Amino acid sequence: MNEAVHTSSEFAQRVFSGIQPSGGLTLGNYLGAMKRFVDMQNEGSFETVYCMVDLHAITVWQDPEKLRHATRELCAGFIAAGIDPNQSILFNQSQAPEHAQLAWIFNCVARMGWMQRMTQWKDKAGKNQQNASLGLFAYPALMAADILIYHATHVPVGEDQKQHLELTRDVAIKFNHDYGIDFFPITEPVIEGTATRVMSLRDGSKKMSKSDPSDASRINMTDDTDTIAKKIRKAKTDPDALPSEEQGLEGRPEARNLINIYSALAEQPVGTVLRDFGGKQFSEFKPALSELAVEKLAPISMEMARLMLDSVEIDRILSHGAEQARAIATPILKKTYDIVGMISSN
Ligand code: AQP
Repeated sequence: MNEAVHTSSEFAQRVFSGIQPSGGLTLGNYLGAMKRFVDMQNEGSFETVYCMVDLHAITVWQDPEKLRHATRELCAGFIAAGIDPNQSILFNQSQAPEHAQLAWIFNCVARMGWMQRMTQWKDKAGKNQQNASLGLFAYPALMAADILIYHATHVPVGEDQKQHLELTRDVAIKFNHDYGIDFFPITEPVIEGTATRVMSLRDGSKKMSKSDPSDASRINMTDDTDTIAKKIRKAKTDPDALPSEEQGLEGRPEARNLINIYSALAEQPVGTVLRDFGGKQFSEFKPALSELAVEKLAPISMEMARLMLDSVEIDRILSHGAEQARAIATPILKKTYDIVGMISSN
């Protein structure tokens, strides 16, 4: 048996990442993931494949009409943020059935113990695990399939997805080992920048999330100027002035979060932001943050609204993207079936 493991450098440089249409896009999704997606597309050294992961979204209940709307709106968000469907492959997961087909194989590779250790499973299933869907438990195996069906070498994500990417690597290593073949790459996570974990505006210990019941906890990419300003004005803070040095943010999660958001939006290091605002009160910092957020986000939300006027065009982009995605995925699935021992028709 050949036990050598190929590193991602031996495969063509290909990026894959996805976002769930489980609600509206948040500032966390934008800064933690989408902004990186655009950078990696524009760097030009990767083939970039981006996906609306609708099969992941239904691991918790989704109203069918809202899911369709959220998928189209997410597609509009990708394009408005700078993803060019002529440069990147842009599609929704359910239109490429190879994801689910490879996920079944990976359900048979991954171990129950691996899944039980996943913190997202524990957080989302909560105390009532017996009532959670089987899909929610198997979520990381589908995510491994999303990535490996393209032999993707790099996956830009927020910090919360780090553990799932480690599991993707474990699935690839185990598959390669079990079948004695170096077939799947060992994917590199790309978790970079000052906003890899944007926190709730109401609680600095909780991640900003599209499914948080409190709308005030997040900035939605569709929020208007007044709503953004109001949410930032009401964001939880502490009574102290801002520090001039980064160490001064220790033990101040809400202050750190707002500074990180400013730093990511302004594309300035945290040290530079603190040099400008150190010693100032939040009453002075928050209006500056609102102004910056509106300046950066308003053009994106306006473009999203414009694109949403033509849902036929959005659906066309998604089905064209799915064709391109399947052109890569189909031969990889076929080869996987062959490795596993399935008889195929040709
Ligand atoms: N708060 C965040 N800060 C930085 N990055 C984030 N991401 C999500 N929230 C933050 C990153 O966005 C990408 C897409 O995430 P997802 O939609 O697949 O699922 P999620 O991580 O579970 O995001 P949400 O918003 O919290 O969705 P719900 O509420 O439906 O669970 C990922 O790269 C993620 O890291």
